[in-house]
Amino acid sequence: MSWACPWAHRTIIVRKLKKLDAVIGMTVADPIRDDRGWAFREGPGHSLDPINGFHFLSEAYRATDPAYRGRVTVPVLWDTVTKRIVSNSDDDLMRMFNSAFNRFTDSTLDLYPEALRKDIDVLNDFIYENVNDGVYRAGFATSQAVYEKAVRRLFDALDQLETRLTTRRYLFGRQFVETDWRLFVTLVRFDAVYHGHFKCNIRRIADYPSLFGYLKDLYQTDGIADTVNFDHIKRHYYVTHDDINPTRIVPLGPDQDLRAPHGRER
Ligand SMILES: N[C@@H](CCC(=O)N[C@@H](CS)C(=O)NCC(=O)O)C(=O)O
Repeated sequence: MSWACPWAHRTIIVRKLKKLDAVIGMTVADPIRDDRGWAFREGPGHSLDPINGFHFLSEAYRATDPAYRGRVTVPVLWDTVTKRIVSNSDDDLMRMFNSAFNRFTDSTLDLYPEALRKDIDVLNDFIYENVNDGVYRAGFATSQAVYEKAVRRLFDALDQLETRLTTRRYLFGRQFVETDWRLFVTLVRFDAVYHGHFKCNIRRIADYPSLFGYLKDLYQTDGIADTVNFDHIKRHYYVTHDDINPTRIVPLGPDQDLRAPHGRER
């Protein structure tokens, strides 16, 4: 996995919430990705691959399918017994961690409760289209029109989510579900990278009272702060995307305290 990647981050959060740390191992890639792709190296917050000694994640894909020519992405779940990748889909991994390992944990948390599934799927799609992927569509746009369309859709969606979160603590009420964490991974990166690097700068999350309180609330949930590595997040985006930030300068801000009181219980 990579601490930088929002899709990897979601799966790590479910692993953490379901207390599967001791059951499912984790190897962190170097946040700086060059044309050889994700790499395992010794460094602050990342390491060599202790399982297979792979230097690049591409080796895991090739070991699984020698004919694979697709993108080499994080996250992947590697099976140490069959020595192949089980899945590289973060959607599927979140669901697997939520329910397929229940024999190995005493956590009874269910992030995809039966009664809410239809509504969760609808809101997941809305958040993916407009927010999770929206920031990328804005950031990698190469025409003014495409950029503007993505940013307007993104902020329309954030405005709607702000309203929704003004009358309830989490997206579906008193208990968080997977959708909250799917949104969290974009919100927590927003002011640090998407606002500047991806030019999503109509407002900051800190300018939205409910969204900012909600972000702090989720960040302060047991174990979650340990999954947020701003050093990896900022260095990954600002140093890896040469076309957007050729100087590779990593900005110092923002000066924000996600541990400050959020008042969301009220
Ligand atoms: N696995 C995700 C996609 C994950 C993804 O796009 N990860 C990015 C990092 S944020 C990545 O690994 N990019 C590498 C590349 O495109 O070469 C999915 O199920 O759609």
